[in-house]
Amino acid sequence: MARPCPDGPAETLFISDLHLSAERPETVALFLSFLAGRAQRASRLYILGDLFDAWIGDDDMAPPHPEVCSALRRLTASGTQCALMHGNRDFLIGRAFSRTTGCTLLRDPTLAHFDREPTLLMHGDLLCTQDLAYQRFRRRIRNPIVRHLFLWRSLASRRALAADYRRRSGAATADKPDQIMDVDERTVARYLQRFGARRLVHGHTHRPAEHARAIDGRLMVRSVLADWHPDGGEVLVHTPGEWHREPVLAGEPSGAPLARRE
Ligand SMILES: [Mn+2]
Repeated sequence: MARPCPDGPAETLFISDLHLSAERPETVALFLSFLAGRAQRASRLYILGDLFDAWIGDDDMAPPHPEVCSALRRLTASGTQCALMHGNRDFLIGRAFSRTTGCTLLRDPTLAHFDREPTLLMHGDLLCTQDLAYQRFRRRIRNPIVRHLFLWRSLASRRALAADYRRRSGAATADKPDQIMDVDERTVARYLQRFGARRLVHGHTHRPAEHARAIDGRLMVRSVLADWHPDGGEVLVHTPGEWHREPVLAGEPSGAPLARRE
């Protein structure tokens, strides 16, 4: 059960693309204080992918994984439900992680309801269908056999393969036109129609915005989540009847609404 909210309506928080790693200690610290503070006042936290910059298996206990997992455990034990969706960087998060942290793992896409409005939750990479090379690569690495063979390797070997992949992916991304790295609007419309959804919340593109457009004569809203930086992050908040964004700043309790960006 979600926590009963003694001091206000039930809140649901949405974040994504924190890209936590040992190389970004400030972002890790920001997230830990978010979990210990702001997130504990919410009934539910959705993490829509790329919480970690890399995840090579639940047995990888290199920093910052243990402290992040303990902090997530403390959050779920405090009564805030936490649901996590895989991103393209951390799609190997598995059942052991889920048991350790108390977080539920979500399929991509997942349909949820807010104010009885069908809302589709996605990481966002499935929407970038103009990037054909990436979609081919995604199908290959998400294949259960490929996944199994990878996880069967030693940690050292997995670490080396992942570093090599990041190098090549970084080089390939730098060469791609900006537009190819964004979502494809026809794909967005297809997903919304297929699931009968009126709203889509996703991350991945690091282009935070609220997009409204009519599809089949009905208004649809697409909320794009922000990526987090060492100097700050952002959270999308749903309270009954209302959506808004809040900044998450280092050393400051978050709470002030941030102007919507169109
Ligand atoms: Mn991503």
